[in-house]
Amino acid sequence: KNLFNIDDAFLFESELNEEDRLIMETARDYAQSKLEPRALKGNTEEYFDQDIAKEMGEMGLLGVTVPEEYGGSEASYTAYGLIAREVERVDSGYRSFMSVQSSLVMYPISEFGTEEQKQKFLPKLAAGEMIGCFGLTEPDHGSDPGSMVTTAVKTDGGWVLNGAKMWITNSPIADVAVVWAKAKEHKDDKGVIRGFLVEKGMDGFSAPATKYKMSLRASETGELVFDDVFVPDENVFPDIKGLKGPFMCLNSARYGIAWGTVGAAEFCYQQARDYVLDRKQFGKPLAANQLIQTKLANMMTDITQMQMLAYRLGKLKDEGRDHPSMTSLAKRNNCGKALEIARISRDMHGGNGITGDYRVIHHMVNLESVNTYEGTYDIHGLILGREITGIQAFTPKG
Ligand code: TGC
Ligand code: FAD
Repeated sequence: KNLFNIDDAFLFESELNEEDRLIMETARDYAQSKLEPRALKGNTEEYFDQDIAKEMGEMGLLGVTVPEEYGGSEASYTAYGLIAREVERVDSGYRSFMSVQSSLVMYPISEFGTEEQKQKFLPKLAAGEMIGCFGLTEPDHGSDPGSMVTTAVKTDGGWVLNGAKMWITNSPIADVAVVWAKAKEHKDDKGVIRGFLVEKGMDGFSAPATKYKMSLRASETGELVFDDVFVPDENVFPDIKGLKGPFMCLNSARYGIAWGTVGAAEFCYQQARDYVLDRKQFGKPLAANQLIQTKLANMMTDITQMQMLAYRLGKLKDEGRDHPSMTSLAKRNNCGKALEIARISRDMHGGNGITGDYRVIHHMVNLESVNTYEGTYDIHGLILGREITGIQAFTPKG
């Protein structure tokens, strides 16, 4: 007899192959036993534990899609997504670290880098011995990175960078930053966006931390400031030019977020379910009320849809049949739904829901960032709107 599974209603986990399942179980064990206690402490104390980066490296959880010869596992995109789900079930901040390291730093070095760049950076990044960050957003250019003003002007043997990036995950602790800047052969050229590997300690380069965040407190966030920073030619991606470069990285990271938010939402739903079965008001469990039951039914329905989208997108990526608009749809839907589920779960916990003990408010405030970064909910709506109508509505020009 088939039993209905209230955590995996359409049985997607039964579709996983042996290798993906093993990676999921490894990530789940690690996240639940080792990450959780320290992530909670880090969230309270606004602190990122760099030992966790090394442990994740040792467990093979970083850069899993990167070729083995550079320290990756050459695993599937499905496996990568499943890791994101397990890490974000505990804390979106540590999933952020993992997404940036894997999709926004290792992926571009692996895809766009020279052989020397791959040899120099990838094995250490895979081991968590080196931490990377990704600088696209600027103080005045977030949703519209094409208008960036950070420049790299050609000089003998390299490029001179000036400008600043803001809201950069991992920046204060990063050994290497993948920085997207307008590269100009001459100071007055219009310039074309190119990717630069800026290393900690380069003259004129600093990465101040952004403190007192109320969201993603266990994740390090900061700026990247370039004051006449000389970057040698060997630290430039040789061929990739234009916004396509950073967006290709984002296709991978946004996909990881579509999975990560499944983990956060599952946690909030399961926590709400346990709570309402246990807590009594008016002489009966909260779970005995119709309003409560429909909330749980909606959560389970939304989570099932989120799982289906993420799982199917992973398969399409593994087959090379994905399209960036699929990623926008999944990132937007899953962030929006996870945030709604976290807010409703918080409400169902009553007063207890505002304490750290039950953890749902922790997910709720973290998901506010997740819904904003890597393209906001509305920006992904506009990407889909452009796909549907053929009309771009980002700028008044139409
Ligand atoms: P648009 O004209 O649409 O495109 C310019 C060029 O880029 C190509 N392209 C893509 N290529 C691959 N994948 C994609 N997803 C692509 N999207 C666009 C496009 O084909 C074109 O190529 P070409 O060869 O014709 O030049 O550019 P636009 O300036 O009109 O952009 C519009 C818009 C709004 C969609 C885009 O700017 C956007 O996505 N904005 C959102 C910004 C964003 O997502 N920022 C993320 C920063 S990183 C981050 O948040 C990390 S958080 C990490 C964590 O902690 O987890
Ligand atoms: P804005 O672009 O100013 O948008 C503000 C509001 O206006 C949003 O609601 C948006 O949807 C809306 N809006 C904007 N344009 C339109 C429009 N045309 N039509 C309708 N509505 C519109 N960036 C990196 O490069 N690397 C990182 O590692 C990184 N990490 C981050 C970590 C955190 C914790 C956070 C919060 C952000 C991070 N970001 C990073 C930056 C992130 O990608 C941007 O915050 C995001 O793209 C939005 O840009 P913005 O904050 O400038 O908001």
